[in-house]
Amino acid sequence: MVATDSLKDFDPDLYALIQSETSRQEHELEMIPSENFVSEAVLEACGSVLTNKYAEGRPRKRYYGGCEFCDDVEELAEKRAKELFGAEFVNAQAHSGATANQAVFETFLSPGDTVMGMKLDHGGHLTHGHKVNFSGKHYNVVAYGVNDSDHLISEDEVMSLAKEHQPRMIIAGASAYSRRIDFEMFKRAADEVGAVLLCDIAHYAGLVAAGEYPSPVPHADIVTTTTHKTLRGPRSGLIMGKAEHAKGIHKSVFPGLQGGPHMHTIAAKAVAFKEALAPEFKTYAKNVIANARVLAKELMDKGLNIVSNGTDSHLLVIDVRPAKLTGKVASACLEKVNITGNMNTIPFDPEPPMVCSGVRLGTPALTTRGMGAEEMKTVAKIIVSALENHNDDDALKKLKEESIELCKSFPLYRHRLEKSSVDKESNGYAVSAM
Ligand code: DSN
Repeated sequence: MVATDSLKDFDPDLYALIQSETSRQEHELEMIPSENFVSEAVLEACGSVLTNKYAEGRPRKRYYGGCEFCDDVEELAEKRAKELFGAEFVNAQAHSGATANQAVFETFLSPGDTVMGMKLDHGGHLTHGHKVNFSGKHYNVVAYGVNDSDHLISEDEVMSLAKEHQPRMIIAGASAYSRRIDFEMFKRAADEVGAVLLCDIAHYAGLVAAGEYPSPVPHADIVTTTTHKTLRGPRSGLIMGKAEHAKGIHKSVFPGLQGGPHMHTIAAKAVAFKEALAPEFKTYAKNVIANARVLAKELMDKGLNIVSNGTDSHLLVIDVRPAKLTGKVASACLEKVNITGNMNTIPFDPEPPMVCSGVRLGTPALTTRGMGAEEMKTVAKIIVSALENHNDDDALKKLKEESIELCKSFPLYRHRLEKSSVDKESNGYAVSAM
């Protein structure tokens, strides 16, 4: 290997794959609510020489030499995250949201302890106690859901389950719940039974940072998040909370669960936190929610159901039963017209999870591209038309072109694409062989 070789020169095959993925992101309407597009500055930090460095331990207390700049990087990330969320302590080393949650379980619980979390099929998350996950395998899980009538979390249910089962920990947070979570209510429930309160804001973190969604930080013992969803940073995790828990959490992350921190990713998180502290990020977060509301209304006006009849956040779950489709068919159909979402259960879904009746969509990525209300109306039209014409390949092809045209009006990473090598005609956006 020659240190100066570019990726293109050294590994043209891999280079071509990255070009193809860049082109895919450029030409598809990215509506998976947990995805977003990072800035060039975040990408640069992620691809920096910090990836070379081992820095096990905490800043200024490392097990390796040569960590002086890593110490500064990690402290900068922690300082910015504290300012962004108003947290008493931060651990920026967690590799992901799932690892962050695992570290919290390790800190406060012993195997067999009772934990309360939201049902996955009502909008919860695997790491909140699902039986196939560590959280459901090693702990006794009591799950709450939403009401059948309004699809909202019910204080009565949370309180009565807490009183009946006396959990050691209660988890508030979700991955497919579009409404405001009442973190104060969860704090009351936790206090009622002496439980630890973990709030997982992986989905809402960017909205929380911007003050556009309630912050759990004043109420929770611990708050975990990913950094790559609405927060628009690199793919990673973050843990924060009350100062009294700092030592235990740091120990659970390292040496409890992880080895060396990913310093390049921590640097990229620092960049993302700086971006989120800027006034423009507040406008961005406001627009994310405004766009989701326009999209939800347009879809409802056109005859589809939206779980809970709307949204207060960046995401919505469409109940596609009025279109006489399953979530599986509907999401595959949307993919054919270059709309990337994911099939999702709706509360009390009559279908099994791998078929389901919903599609989960979100607006963080499209809003990053600069799209607004008018574009959401166009997207709603494409969605409805695609579902109506799901068996008509010609109609779907035309709709796909509409999606591509819309994307072209809001360029993203176009400067990263080799214009001459993008062969859009062949099979979508594959890059020609080099
Ligand atoms: N997989 C993420 C999501 O899509 O919501 C949650 O971890």
